[in-house]
Amino acid sequence: MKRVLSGIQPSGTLTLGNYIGAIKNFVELQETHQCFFMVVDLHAITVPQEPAALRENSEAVAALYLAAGIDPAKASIFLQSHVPAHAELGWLMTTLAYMGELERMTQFKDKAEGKDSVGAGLFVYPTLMAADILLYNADLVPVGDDQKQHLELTRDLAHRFNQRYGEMFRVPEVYLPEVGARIMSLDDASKKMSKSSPTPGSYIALLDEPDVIRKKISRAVTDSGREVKYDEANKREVSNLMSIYSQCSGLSLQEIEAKYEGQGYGPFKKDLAEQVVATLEPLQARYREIRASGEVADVLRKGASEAEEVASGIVRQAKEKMGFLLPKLGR
Ligand code: ATP
Ligand code: LTN
Repeated sequence: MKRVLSGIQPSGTLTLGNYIGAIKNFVELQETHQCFFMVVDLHAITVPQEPAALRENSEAVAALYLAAGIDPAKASIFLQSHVPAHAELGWLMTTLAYMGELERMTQFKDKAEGKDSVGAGLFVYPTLMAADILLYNADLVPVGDDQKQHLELTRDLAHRFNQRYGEMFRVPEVYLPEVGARIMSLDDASKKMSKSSPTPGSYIALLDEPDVIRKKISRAVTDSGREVKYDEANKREVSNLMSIYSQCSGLSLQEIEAKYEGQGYGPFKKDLAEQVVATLEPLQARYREIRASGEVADVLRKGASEAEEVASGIVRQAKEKMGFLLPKLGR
């Protein structure tokens, strides 16, 4: 079976962008692939995190994976920090990367912009992500559009390692959703919908109450026209809302255009809100049950031991190829 690996940072409340760009694909891929889905807590601390919030958010992301339908009998769900091989291979990958290629990463440039002091962890973030992926010899990495550049770097580092030390790592492929790889902010369609945005009106959190969702969608920015038509160049706002509609309803963009022909934005937005509510309400109910049951800790323990089994062998092999004198196994 082909392998899949991906991760989400516990750096806030997950949004509809995370769901459409990532989690929805995770749920589908688990049926046909051997999957590893992480909560990347070591990545989250590349910007300051309150310890209590990091703990809460880490458990919340794992519970949302379960609530969205990831089945721990089919996929391994774990915390990155529970498997030490991530930090270890992360360091090895950092020594393989060039300053110049890390300086070109647009996520780094965006997150560093206007800051007086920028953490070194934010700079080497992509090398840890490369390690995450290569540790499992993943074939496919389901992510949103913003992570494409990090995937390219991962592929470059895998090639570099293979050339320098001998063939070992599989070179992974990115896996993007056909519609909705980049869900934009509701108040500014030039920006990606982001859980670390300071304006809650810009995103829909997966745990937003139905009435909050309705309000946010009714206030979402549109153009001054009235045609529900997919046109990313000239109607960015409406196109973004249509992508959300399509992913929540299963209708194609063409079917949505046909359905609202001649009706203006009012009925479209009203129905969109109900589609989003219908998608998120059952997930929210399952989320509450899962948090109350205390089952997350057991799922994470099982997932970490499954991940450890694969990752520890790979990091050992990589160290051997690089010339580290390895400790003898066993007693
Ligand atoms: P932040 O905004 O705090 O930097 P984030 O939500 O962009 O966080 P992650 O939590 O690491 O970053 O993202 C997890 C996954 O969700 C990634 O695969 C990312 O590409 C995807 N994703 C995030 N935002 C969107 C979006 N607006 N549209 C589509 N996919 C998204
Ligand atoms: N950088 C990713 C999160 C991430 C990831 C990974 C995604 C960390 N490690 C490995 C896929 C595979 C982000 O979404 N910001």
